[in-house]
Amino acid sequence: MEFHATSEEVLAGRVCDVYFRRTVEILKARGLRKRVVAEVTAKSLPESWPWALLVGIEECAEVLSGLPVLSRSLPEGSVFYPWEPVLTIEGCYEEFAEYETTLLGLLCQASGVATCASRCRKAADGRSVLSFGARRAHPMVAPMVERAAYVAGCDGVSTVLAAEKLGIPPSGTMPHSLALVMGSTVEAARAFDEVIDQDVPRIALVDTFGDEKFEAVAAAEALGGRLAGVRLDTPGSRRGDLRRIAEEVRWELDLRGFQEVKIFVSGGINEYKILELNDFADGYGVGTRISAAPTVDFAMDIVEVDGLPVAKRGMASGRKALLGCRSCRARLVAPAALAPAKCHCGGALESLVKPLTGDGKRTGDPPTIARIRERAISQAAELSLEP
Ligand code: PCP
Repeated sequence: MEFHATSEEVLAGRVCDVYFRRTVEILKARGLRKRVVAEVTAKSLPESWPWALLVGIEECAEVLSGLPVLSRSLPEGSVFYPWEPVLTIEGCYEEFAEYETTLLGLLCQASGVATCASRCRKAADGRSVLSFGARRAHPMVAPMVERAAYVAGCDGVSTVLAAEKLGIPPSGTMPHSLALVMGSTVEAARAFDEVIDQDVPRIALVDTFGDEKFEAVAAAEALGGRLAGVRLDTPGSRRGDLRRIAEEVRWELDLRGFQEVKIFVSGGINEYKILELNDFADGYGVGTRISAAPTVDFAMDIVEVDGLPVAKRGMASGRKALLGCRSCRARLVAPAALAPAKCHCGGALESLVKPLTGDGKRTGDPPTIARIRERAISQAAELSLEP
């Protein structure tokens, strides 16, 4: 595979829209070394999301720590809103102009993935949500996609490589191919139980040949108390009322004493489908909705040149402060030069943005995956899916 960029090529600024390269060529030819402040902001969010999760900052730090610029950002895993400057870069423009493409690319896709994962987690309301969508992404970025899903709050990821990099066991059940090759759902469940490590939950896929409720009961009777769950991945041509199907499966399992057998649902699942299924589902495998999530439309705008505020139409000029109130949790974007110390409620305002890189290195220690995930989960927990 040759149509991918290596880390070295990315860090060398080679993934660059050519007009930035031409801009640098002009500035150098004219000897114009302009010190600028540039801010990364999303003016709106996809699908009118009320909030989004910022993921990709740590990879931006890898890029920026190699450049002679100062940068500040919201920490990775933070909730953000439209018009909030999530990343601010200060330095000689020709030193970082060619990295705009890369920096935005690192943030737009990962933040969209993380936000959809977080929305699915919120909708699931304590039920498990697994990232099952690696197959919808180019395999060279699949680990990045699954990292974004996991730090946003997915309970697990399905690809072996991503799980290894995250330091967690991979999560998954069984594919339809196993039942097809083994000849029946029961034979597939029995073989799974005999061969696979005992630590792996026995979850039988029950929509390959027959009706889900009959296959679920047959799998439960075949494995007895060892069956942890069944997965409904009902094809679209048969799906109809999936909630009703899940209700029937629950009914038939309970009637036969299999109350402990959980019901997992996958296939076309998103936060809205989750809300419909929560009465009967114990967990979800979400693919496309997470891994092919809408990208967050971040832009990088110069807001100051040689110390003077200047910005294109539609963008407020001058560097900004992004402040949060410790008391009422209000957030405020203000001109940095006029940043108030007190919130309208009287509480103290503090900067939500922290130093990221400077003097050619990362400021402070990068946060762990666990810390990023804890931040993302706790900040999103207080928010709703709808405005
Ligand atoms: C898919 C596979 C994925 C699910 C659905 C993601 O089923 O189980 O985990 O679906 P989504 O992208 O619509 O959310 P199949 O394509 O039937 O594949 P398999 O037989 O391997 O389960």
